[in-house]
Amino acid sequence: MSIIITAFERSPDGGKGLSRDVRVRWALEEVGRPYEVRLVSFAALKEPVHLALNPFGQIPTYEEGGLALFESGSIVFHLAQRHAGLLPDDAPARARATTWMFAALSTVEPPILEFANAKLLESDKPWGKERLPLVLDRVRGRLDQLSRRLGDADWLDGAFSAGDLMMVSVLLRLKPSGILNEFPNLAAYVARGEARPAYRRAFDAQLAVYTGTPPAGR
Ligand SMILES: N[C@@H](CCC(=O)N[C@@H](CS)C(=O)NCC(=O)O)C(=O)O
Repeated sequence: MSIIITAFERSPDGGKGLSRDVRVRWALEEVGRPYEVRLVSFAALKEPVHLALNPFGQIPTYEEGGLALFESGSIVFHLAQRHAGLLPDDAPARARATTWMFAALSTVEPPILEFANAKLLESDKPWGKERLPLVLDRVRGRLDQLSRRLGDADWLDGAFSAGDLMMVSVLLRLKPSGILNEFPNLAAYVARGEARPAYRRAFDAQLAVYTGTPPAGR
């Protein structure tokens, strides 16, 4: 059954890999499933055809046969449950890896998005400058907790899992700010994720959309 995902026709980040189709591409690459990409304009996101796939008018979506999914977390979880390579077989370890996926999306990503919004959308507001340090404190608080838990381990719970894929994807948004470098073990953790061949293929494939250069080996 062929897999089709959606991605931005023109990404706001110009191919820096921050749009959420990259985590789905990464999971597909990790489990070795080929996929096709349907590129969507911002206008098309809000049209009925796309809203039928994702009621919030966002990317990424995932179609496979009669199945249509949205939410990057749900899509990665779907792939991880059905294919070897992203979740351990041992039931308790599998539950812990799943917990890290949720932690990435519901505990670590929100303050990071708040920070991104504060910088991109709110910096010109009269209260923007005053609010930014508060938002940054929340980000640092979470990073500090995560950094303590990771310690000197390579991954969050034993072998690389969908939990790490999601956590690294979420942390990558902080890379341009330099905040990650305040937590050297987290910076190294993110670099380990980025160095995975599956991540490289995913990144190159999304970049190729914006540069028009076909990724090597495809
Ligand atoms: N929680 C959703 C968020 C999806 C999301 O925010 N997608 C962005 C791109 S990364 C988008 O489509 N933005 C356009 C819009 O909201 O109009 C997920 O993880 O899939």
